[in-house]
Amino acid sequence: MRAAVNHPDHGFCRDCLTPQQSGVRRCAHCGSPRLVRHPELYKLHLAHIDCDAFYAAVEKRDNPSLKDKPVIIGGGKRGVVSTACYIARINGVRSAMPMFKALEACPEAVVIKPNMEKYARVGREVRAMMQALTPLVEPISIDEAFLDLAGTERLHGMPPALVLARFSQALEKEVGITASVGLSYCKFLAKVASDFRKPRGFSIIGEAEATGFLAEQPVTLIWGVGRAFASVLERDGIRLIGQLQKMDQAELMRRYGSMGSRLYHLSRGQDERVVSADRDSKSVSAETTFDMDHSQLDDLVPVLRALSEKVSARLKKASLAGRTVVLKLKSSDFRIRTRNRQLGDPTRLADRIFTTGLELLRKEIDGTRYRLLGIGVADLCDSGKADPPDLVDTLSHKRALAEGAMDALRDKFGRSAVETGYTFGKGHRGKPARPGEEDEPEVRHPWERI
Ligand code: DCP
Ligand code: MG
Repeated sequence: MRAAVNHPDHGFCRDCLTPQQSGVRRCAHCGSPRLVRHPELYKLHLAHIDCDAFYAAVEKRDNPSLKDKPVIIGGGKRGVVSTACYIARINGVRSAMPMFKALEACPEAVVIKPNMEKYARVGREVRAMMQALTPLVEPISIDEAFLDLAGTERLHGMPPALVLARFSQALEKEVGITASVGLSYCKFLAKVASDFRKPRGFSIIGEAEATGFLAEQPVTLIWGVGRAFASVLERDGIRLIGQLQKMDQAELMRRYGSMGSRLYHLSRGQDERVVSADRDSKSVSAETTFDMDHSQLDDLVPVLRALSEKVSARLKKASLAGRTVVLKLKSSDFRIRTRNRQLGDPTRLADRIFTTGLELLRKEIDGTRYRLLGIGVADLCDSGKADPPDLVDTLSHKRALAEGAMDALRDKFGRSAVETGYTFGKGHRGKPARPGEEDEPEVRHPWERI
């Protein structure tokens, strides 16, 4: 077995996977300079894989004449950049940038409208390849996932580090796109590592070096520290993770509440979260991006209602129900908020999904302008256990019966046969997206349609 002859200080070549001698700068076998060495190389098994410039890479793959050109994927109804290839990024183009700014920065760029169906298909291919490596794959978005490769060495005949390098090669050869790999002992640092040397990166952060490495990094590296929270920390004179490492937990919690505990642990490289393969496939959701941003409840309610009905229809079709209702919002600056509530019993009823979603939504109406609204249910189970006649709330049982009658009418005469007051958009101002105009699977969040 390769691991037995391979010493971590010697490492291996990422291009031909041949074991190396320590000290050499190029692979003795193929001459490649892409050698991987690390004292914990054959010990670590938690990985994060993220495809490079995903949408743009797929378009370049399908049109080789674009290979050396700057490519921007975006435009469409909102006129923002979805992603840009690394050539366009050198010129300053970034995701979420208004298209006119991107073209100012890189006037020679080729602009391509997103083809979500194609990206979703490629995303599924990539995911299937990951699932062939280990059952513990936790997708985070269309092009990234955590993988736990613990205990797979016998199956593959090689340690996780080599399995991952072989995966990157196969991805390039079989799918025609590239990815970056981060290998570590916890999720937080695996994700940090994959981001470290993009594109075609392979970075390792071992346990022994974690705190030293983190000490030098800005606080924004910590999962959950966005611009707003970073400026709170900045006001308190905290800019580097090393400063958090010197503070005790009680002090951090006193200052920053529950976030204080996260700061305490992550700044020390302590992250106990496990890779969970279930999370993704066990939810049904629907979401819409608006033509214009909305901050008022009245504008969001009709959309929430229409999406709740869509989720309910999907659940009913698949004979499923869910116990947790999840609300998702994306603000105009692309920050994602998810809020969830567990129900007493699983549901598949649009009415219960909607009313629960509405309770969650009310709390998020704080002047923030939203560009996307989504609703879904998680913790799925068979629909047999759903919505038992509620002895206390007889009204809810009546509503369930009414919903059943509406479903029957829609089956017979089509969707538009029955509309609720909410989907008519009672009293709403502005113009939310039409309920029929639903987005393709959201790429930044691990929701999946059934
Ligand atoms: N995406 C989007 N809008 C954003 C960010 C991303 O539509 N604001 C889409 C386009 C990306 C895809 O999601 O191709 C994956 O997102 P990533 O953040 O992984 O970005 P990329 O894969 O494009 O680039 P990177 O190489 O930095 O991972
Ligand atoms: Mg990516």
